[in-house]
Amino acid sequence: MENSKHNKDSGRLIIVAYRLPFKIVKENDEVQLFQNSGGLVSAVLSLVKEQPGSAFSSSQKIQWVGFSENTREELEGQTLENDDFEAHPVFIPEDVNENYYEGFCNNLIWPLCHYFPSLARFEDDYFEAYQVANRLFFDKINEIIQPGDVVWVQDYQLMLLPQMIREQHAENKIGFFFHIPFPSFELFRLLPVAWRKAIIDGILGADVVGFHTNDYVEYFLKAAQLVSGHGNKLHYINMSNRIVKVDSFPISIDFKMFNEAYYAPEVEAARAEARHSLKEKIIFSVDRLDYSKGIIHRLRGFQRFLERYPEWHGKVSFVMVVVPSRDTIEQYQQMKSEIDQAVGRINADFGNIYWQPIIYQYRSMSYHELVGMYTASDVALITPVRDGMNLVCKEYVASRKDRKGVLILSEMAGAAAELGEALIINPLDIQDIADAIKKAFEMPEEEQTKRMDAMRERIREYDVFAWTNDFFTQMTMLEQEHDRLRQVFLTNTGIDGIRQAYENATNRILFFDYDGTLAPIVPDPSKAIVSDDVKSLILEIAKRDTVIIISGRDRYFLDNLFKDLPVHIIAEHGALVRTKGSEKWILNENYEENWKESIRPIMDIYAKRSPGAFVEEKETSLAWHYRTAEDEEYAQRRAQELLWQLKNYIQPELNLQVIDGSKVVEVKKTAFNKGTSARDFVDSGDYDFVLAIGDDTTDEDMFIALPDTAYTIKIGDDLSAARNHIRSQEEVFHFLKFMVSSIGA
Ligand code: GDG
Repeated sequence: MENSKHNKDSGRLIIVAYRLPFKIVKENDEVQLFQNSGGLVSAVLSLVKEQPGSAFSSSQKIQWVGFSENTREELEGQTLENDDFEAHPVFIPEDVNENYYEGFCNNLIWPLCHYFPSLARFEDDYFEAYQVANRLFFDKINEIIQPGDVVWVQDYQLMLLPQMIREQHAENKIGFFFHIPFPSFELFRLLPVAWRKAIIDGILGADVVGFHTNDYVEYFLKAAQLVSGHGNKLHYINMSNRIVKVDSFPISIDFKMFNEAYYAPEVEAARAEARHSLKEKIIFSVDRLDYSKGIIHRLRGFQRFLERYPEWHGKVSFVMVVVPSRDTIEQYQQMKSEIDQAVGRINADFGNIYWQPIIYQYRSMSYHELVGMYTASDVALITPVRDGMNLVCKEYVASRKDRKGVLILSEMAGAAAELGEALIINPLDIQDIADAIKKAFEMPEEEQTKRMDAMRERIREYDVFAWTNDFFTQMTMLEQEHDRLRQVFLTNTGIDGIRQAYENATNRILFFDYDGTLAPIVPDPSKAIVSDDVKSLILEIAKRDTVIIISGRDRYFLDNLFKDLPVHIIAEHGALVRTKGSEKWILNENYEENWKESIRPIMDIYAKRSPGAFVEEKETSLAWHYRTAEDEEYAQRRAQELLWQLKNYIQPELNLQVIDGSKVVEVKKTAFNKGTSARDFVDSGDYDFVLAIGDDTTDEDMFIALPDTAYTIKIGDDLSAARNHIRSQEEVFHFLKFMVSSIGA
């Protein structure tokens, strides 16, 4: 136990996955852990052991939390550890586990994510059990977690867990990796509203969220936006006080292990046996029994090959290994008997007493048998109809130290994005499969080698160790980003510093946003009126300093409130400016009126569909407001759809920006913003004190554009480019009053 004591300098790694990667054997009160040799196990070990400067101390064991099939009575009070790992079993009552694992995970999420919605079952009991089970995992983590520990949550069985951890352990770093396809929104939206929201919010409790491919990342980001209203900037999602990085990390394998196995005596023996017993051309496939793996279509493709290309009769053996999985579920039993029948039929129709086209095994293989078959076969036929990644094809390529063999790979496997030199097929197109087999058999050796070399190089470079490393590098980089963006609430000392700077300056310029800064946010925007106190304070300040009211509002509204004050006014996010004392509003020279008629109809449709929402046409922008919507939650979802549609619809040459504002979606020209307008003012004078206060996303442009010496203040705790934060709009008045107190207001 000594080793696992927390070391203050570096935290421990806690892996959470549905299953523990150990067989726990108890003999005479002695418990032993037998470690599985899965890729993830060796990858996380390397992370702790082999990396110079690793974030984890090698003197500490990896903590692994997972479901154990052993009973509580068997394991209670036992320390479950070996040299590298300490195991923390989670006990899930049988009835809960059935609805959770068999039910929610395998009868709903798995078919939905693999594009089999007709097999998905939506039972309330499933979701309840899913919540209970995720909570059981949380309870176990809660018992063991310490400050500085990094938690890495794995897969679709634990989607609610990151948020549960975040709520109680806000400072711990959390990663989440999703191993199966994240589906397009059309499928994801089939989930009941509350479930899909719980899933998205649950996952977004993590700091880094990983998927196998860019497509899955895009689908997740779309779901995050449409379900929970979280937009993203270049894959960063801004949660109120932290950011989440969503990215693709294509999982890989231990290249070296498979490559070096070629000359292992047991592999050589298995290879020799296969070559000796089978026909001159060998096709091999291995997968778990699952409808996503495309086994039936593969058989049909092989049948088509035999029908169309009889010259190969008697010369080919197709070794098809199906590993038993989930065969207590009825659908899986049905599939199994369909496979049995198809194999029987093909063998009977095409084979003879000297030749059996398909050698079919329903069992698992030893590692050496597996690599023996990988290296003996001329073709690996990998045809899933959907697969998150598919490791078998990568293992096949890595095993081919002889640089021979042809990979036929489904375009529906995540791996297809990386293995372009394979013969890529559509797994539902049986003629495509048949032709690919023929092509593979006829492929000259030099071409095989050329294709193999390219694929092998890619997997060698991005192996499972690189994969883990990549994920944790992102975690570290995100931490640095957090440090950069971390909000700094103004303390008394900070406020006093600004007061002194204000007092010592001689030429000052101050920018005030309007809604949410000078005036409170209220349900009806037309009633958001600045108080008399604030107004007279602004007047006093404006008598000696340059004051600019800078807002997204139209000029009429702002004129109405401020025309009697000696201030400059910037309206419509910088499109219109009225300088102090002038009667005239000046339109930004870069504004072009060539776009509203194409955008307005889209907004109108959304307004019609969301009672209470309305479109405001300003001189230079269009805004879709939903603060007044009857059903705000519904309108919020519509707003996200509108945002998504506008962002996809708008052609780059229109130079339009879509703003996700506070209860408003707004479209304006990119040529100007609060930042460019504020900067013009600052550059036109020799100011020795610059201050800007704002609360909205559009104020970020201003915070970024102003010089580094400026005092930039964000209201609220959203991450911001501003140097400081104050908590609420009400505090603005007190802050300003104090700031000017030594000069007098
Ligand atoms: C999920 C996603 C994603 C299989 N049979 C035997 C055996 N295996 C090993 C293979 C390979 C692994 O099991 C199967 O991995 P896959 O990636 O092909 O498929 P799933 O199990 O569905 O995994 C998948 C993966 O998670 C990782 O993120 O790629 O898309 O569905 O390593 O070699 N190994 C031995 N005997 C067998 O009979 N020794």
